[in-house]
Amino acid sequence: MHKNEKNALEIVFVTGNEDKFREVREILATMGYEVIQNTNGYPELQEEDLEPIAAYGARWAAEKLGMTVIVDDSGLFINALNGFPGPYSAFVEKNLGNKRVLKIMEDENDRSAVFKSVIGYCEPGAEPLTFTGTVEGKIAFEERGAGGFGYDPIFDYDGMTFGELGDVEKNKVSHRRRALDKFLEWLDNEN
Ligand code: ITT
Repeated sequence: MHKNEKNALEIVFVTGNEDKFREVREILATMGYEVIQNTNGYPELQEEDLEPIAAYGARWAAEKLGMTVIVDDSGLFINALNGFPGPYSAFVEKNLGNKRVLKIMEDENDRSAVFKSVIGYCEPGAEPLTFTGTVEGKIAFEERGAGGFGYDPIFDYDGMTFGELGDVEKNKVSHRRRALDKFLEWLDNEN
């Protein structure tokens, strides 16, 4: 990691997801870091937990690119569905979408769900580290709000969906924010 001409530390974030990139850039900008997107990608392990997926991806990308990187593996875990879609969140969002998820949830009384984000960090030749953030909410009965992305319009946090909250408010409480807070706490102690 190095400082740019504005004296901000640069962090390379390997992701093909523009929405994740925007959020991570906005959150870290407020803390004096500049985030550079790298879209080279990495193989995603099939695991039930997000931590090994993020750790493997971060190590793979750090070795491949020869530089220090972060990745973000995230997902929505719905309790009534035993954690589904969890690690399959990207696939389900793309192939089923929010309406079909709401349909599966139609007769469920237990609407509780957890958004989880795992930041994987790795330097070339070193062991990867992971930082996990979670936020609890409820699956709404219909899509609400045009902000955010993915499952945001159906994730109800204290009466408002993440789609209704919009980036600024979402970024104060989100799973991604909480994971990045842990990552930065560690990073600040290192430097
Ligand atoms: P990269 O692996 O390239 O970073 P991806 O979209 O494939 O991008 P994931 O495998 O981590 O990323 O999939 C996570 C999916 O979970 C994502 O595509 C969204 O559908 C959903 N998701 C994650 N964070 C979210 C958030 O903050 N709000 C809404 N949906 C989210």
